[in-house]
Order: sequence, then structure tokens, then C-alpha cells
Amino acid sequence: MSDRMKRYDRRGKKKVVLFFPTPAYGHYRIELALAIAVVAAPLEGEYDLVLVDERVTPDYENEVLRNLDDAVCVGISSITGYQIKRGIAMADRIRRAAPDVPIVWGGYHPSLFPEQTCESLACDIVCIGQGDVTFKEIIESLTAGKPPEEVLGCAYWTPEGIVVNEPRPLTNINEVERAPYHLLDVNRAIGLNMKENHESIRTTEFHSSQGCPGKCGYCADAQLYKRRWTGLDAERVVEEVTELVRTYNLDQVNFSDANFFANQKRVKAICEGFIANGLKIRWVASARPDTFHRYKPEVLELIRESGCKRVIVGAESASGPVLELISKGATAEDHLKTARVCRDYGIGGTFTFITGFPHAPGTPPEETTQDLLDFIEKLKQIHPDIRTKIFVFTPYPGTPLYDLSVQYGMKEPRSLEEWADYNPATMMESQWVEPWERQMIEKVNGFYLPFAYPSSYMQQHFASGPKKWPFRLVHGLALARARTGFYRLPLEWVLFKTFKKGTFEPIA
Ligand code: B12
Ligand code: SF4
Repeated sequence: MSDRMKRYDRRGKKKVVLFFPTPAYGHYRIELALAIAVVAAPLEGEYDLVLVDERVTPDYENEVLRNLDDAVCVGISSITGYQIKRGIAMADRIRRAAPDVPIVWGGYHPSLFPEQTCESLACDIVCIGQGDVTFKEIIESLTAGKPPEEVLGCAYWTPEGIVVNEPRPLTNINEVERAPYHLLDVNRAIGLNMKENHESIRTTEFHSSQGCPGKCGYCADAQLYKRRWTGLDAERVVEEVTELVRTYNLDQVNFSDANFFANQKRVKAICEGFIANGLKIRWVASARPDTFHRYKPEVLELIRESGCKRVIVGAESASGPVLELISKGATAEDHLKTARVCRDYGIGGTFTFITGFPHAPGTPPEETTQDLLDFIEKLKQIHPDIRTKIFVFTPYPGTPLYDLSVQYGMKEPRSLEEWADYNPATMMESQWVEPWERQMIEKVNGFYLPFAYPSSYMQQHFASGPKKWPFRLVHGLALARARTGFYRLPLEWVLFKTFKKGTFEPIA
């Protein structure tokens, strides 16, 4: 029997260790490691659970290593890119310390590449898609002394080759126990965000649905969940969020759902519940540009009244052909309508865009970065509390646009180890965006447009004190530049970059 097979016999073991590696290269706020909390939920009471978040748990490596003796397995969560790198580094330490302990990977990336992930020495078993039920069944197989032969939605290594079991249909998330927040160090995560990310209020995340009915051609969700969506009942969301707010003394809750607004009836009931419970919080959630402006006025009122501070809108493009190419199912007119609805109901909006979608070699892009900046200016003219973020297109596996990018010459990573270096922040060689365009995005979208059309936050921030007059001067200059499109000799930008770290406009 090979070493790997021996690892599947975990009879008598009582601990389950879950590790959440740092998810992304570069600077991001700490979003709570809900993925490992959700998969731990059904195991509570039966196993000793150890949840370790690389960003939050002090001495995280030893926290994993010192719990291996009695471990059924170690679970590692990962999206594509840097998180794999950190996950492999931990898997390597685990292998050296306790070669018998099976390592189970879950999350978006392993789910898209179960076989390739199992081929890596860093992994024995992959949980494909939703993890709540699958992970419990994997644990039950291992503690019964056998590989997860009968577990739907998983893949595993054997000496004869990798076995991929039948897929598991989407589980209604109301059937899953509530996420054990108490196993994550929520207060420390909040404290770190306040200290290192200069957040002034106590914020954490809540996950109220899985999947999305959309079919955007750059998004992994449609591939993984086959355009299905499952949401927690409104009563449960209200009850759990209320308890969370009271336990952790929260000021803001960010919903980490792919599509929080998929069901208007549910959203209405959630808002009514927050109001009835007297919750004095702000909340933020993601909306599709084609649905939010179609919400009924009375529901939009409730959304604002219950504390919705901001909706995050994946607008992506303002060009008809591009929106068609990416199957967004929304038009530029939808984006403008959503901005107007946000303005009329006193809700902030963060519109995210993507530049550099693939186009055939030798042909010009349908939409240039400058076109996007011009459209963003229109949005800001409608509503100054519209924040915007332009991402550079990174083809994510399992999507039609990934396949198109490969067709147009993108080099595909071929192993888990190669995917570890697939990071949007470091992929400076993107074929469809020139380095000068990246600089222009940073300069115009990150500085000139926010100063030309200052949000209420900025206006308050600079309303008085010594910063008032420099702000007015920069505002005047930025507005003149935005109106004329003249961004050369950007002295004020150079000064800003030299003295100010970070941005005035975080996404949420
Ligand atoms: C919070 C978040 C982030 C956070 C943290 C990432 C993280 N891993 O949590 C931050 C802000 C850092 C981030 C950054 C980015 N993100 Co992001 N993000 C999200 C978001 C909104 C929520 C994730 C979450 O907490 N979900 C809640 C948990 C409960 O669900 P889950 O993660 O799906 O976990 C379930 C299963 O996957 C599985 N599972 C997960 N882990 C494990 C582990 C084990 C052991 C098991 C058994 C099962 C299991 O079980 C869970 C319960 O069913 C998702 C969209 C979404 N709604 O899921 C995008 C998403 C993960 N992000 C995505 C992307 C593309 C990005 C960016 C590249 C965006 C950008 N252009 O900059 C960056 C950078 C990433 C990088 N590689 O450098 C993609 C990932 C696609 C992919 N192939 O990996 C997603 C899916 C959005 C999308 N629909 O395309 N993101
Ligand atoms: S709306 Fe968002 S989550 Fe849904 S398919 Fe499009 S990008 Fe993905």
C-alpha cells in the first residue's frame, strides 16, 4: 500500500483542522474566512474543530502543526491564484510533519480542476462545489477507515489513478447549520481591519446565498453552480444577522453573496426584519445592473431605511458589443438607470468595470480604457456617491472567456503549482491591456475622477480644517482635467501618490 492510501484510514481520530490561506497577493481588507466556517458547521459537537486563518490566527503555522496528531484530515480552502501558493506552502509543512494526514482541498479553484488538483502532492481529496454536506461525508468515510468512494461531489487520488465521483446537486442552504462564527477570531479580524485598513467602524461579513442565475462569460459561478441559486430564508437571515450584530457589536455587515438581490420578496422580508428588530446597522451587498433598478419603489425605500449604505454593481462595460461578448444581460442604459435609482433613494453605489477583454490578434478593442473613463464620468455626474473600480481582465478558468483567451494565444497553466502564480496583480503581461493604460486607470479612476466628483464622504472629510483649501484647489484642477480630458503633466497626482497611501474609496 502506498503512503497516500494509508492516509485514508483515520479511524479513532477526533480533530478536524481547516486552514484558510491568505487569499490574494497585495493589499486587501480581511474578509472573514466564511468558507471554512460553513464547512465546519455540520461537524460541530461531533469533532474538535480547529479553524486557522493565515491572516488572523497568531502563529498560524504552529496552530495547524500542533493539532495534526489526532486529525482526521486538514482542509484547505482556495480560489485561483495566490491562495493556492499559500495553501501549497502549508500542505508542504503538513506533509513533512505528519505524512499520514490526508489533505482535502475545497473552494472555487479545486472545484474547477479536481483532477489536476489531486495530481499535486499537496492534495489527496477535492471537495467539488458546495462543501457543507460533502465535507462531512468525506470525514465520515475517513473515520470509517476508507477513501470517499461513495461521497457525491468529490475527487480523490488512488494508486490506479484519480477517481472523480458523480456530482452533488446543489444543497438548499437552509438545510445547513449556521456558520460557527465563534470558531473564527471575529474580533481580531475586525481589529486588524480597523488598525491596518483604517476602518473606522466595526464590520464583518455574512453569507446569505450561494450561486447566481446570471451567465456572465468571465465568471466562475455560472460554471460551478450551473446558474442555480439558493438563499437562506429571510427569517433566518434576520435572526442570524441580528445575533451577529449584538454579539460582535457591529456597525456594518457586508453580504458576501454573489447575488444578494436575486429574489425581491426575500430582500423585502429581510429589510422589514432588520427594521422590526431595530437594527441600527449599515449593510452592503452585490446587485446585478439589470435587476436593481427594476425593484419596486416601496422595496427600494425599505432597502434604504433598513440601512443599505451601498450596492456593489458589476457593470463591467458600457459598450454594447462587449456586454454581448461577456453575456452580461445588461446594457449601458441599465447602468445609468441603476445610478439614478441609487441617487433617488439615497444609496451609494460601487460600480466595477473590467478593461482588456480579449479580442482577435490584429483587431482593435471594442472599448478602450478611455471609453470606460468617459462613461464613469457620466455615472459620477448622475450621483457623486458612485464609486468605481476598474479591474484588468484576468481570464478565470471554467468560463467561456477563458476559452476564448486561450484561443487568442493565452498560455494556460497546467498544474496546481502553475496556477499558484496566476495573480491579477502580478500579471503585468496581460495581452489586452498596455502598461500605460494600467497607469491611466490608477491616475484617472483612482485620483482625478474621485476628486473631480467628490463623494459625500470626501466632501465631509475635507469640509473644514487645514485640508479644506488644498482640497478645493485639487478639486478645481481635477474637474478641469476631467472636462477637457487633459491628463498630461500630472503634478498633483505625483504629489498625491508620494504622500497618500491607499485610496479614498474602498469598494464597500
Ligand atoms: C470574499 C471574496 C474575496 C475576498 C477573499 C477571497 C476568499 N477566498 O474568500 C478578496 C477580497 C480577497 C477577494 C479577492 C478577489 N476575488 Co473574490 N470573492 C469573494 C466572494 C465575494 C465571497 C467568497 C466567500 O466568502 N464566499 C462564502 C463561502 C461560504 O462560499 P465559498 O467560498 O464558495 O465556499 C464554499 C465552497 O467553495 C466550498 N469550500 C470552500 N473552501 C473550502 C474548503 C474545504 C476544505 C472544503 C471541503 C470546501 C470548501 O464550501 C463552501 C460552502 O459551500 C466571492 C464570490 C462568492 N459569492 O462566493 C468572490 C470570488 C471568490 N472572487 C473571485 C475573484 C476573481 C477575485 C479577484 C481576482 C477579483 C479581482 N479581479 O481582483 C480578487 C483577487 C484574488 C487573487 N487570486 O489574487 C472569484 C474567484 C474565481 C476563481 N476561479 O477562483 C469569485 C468566485 C467571484 C466570481 N464569481 O468570479 N475575493
Ligand atoms: S451576475 Fe455576478 S455572480 Fe452572477 S454570473 Fe454575473 S458576474 Fe457571476
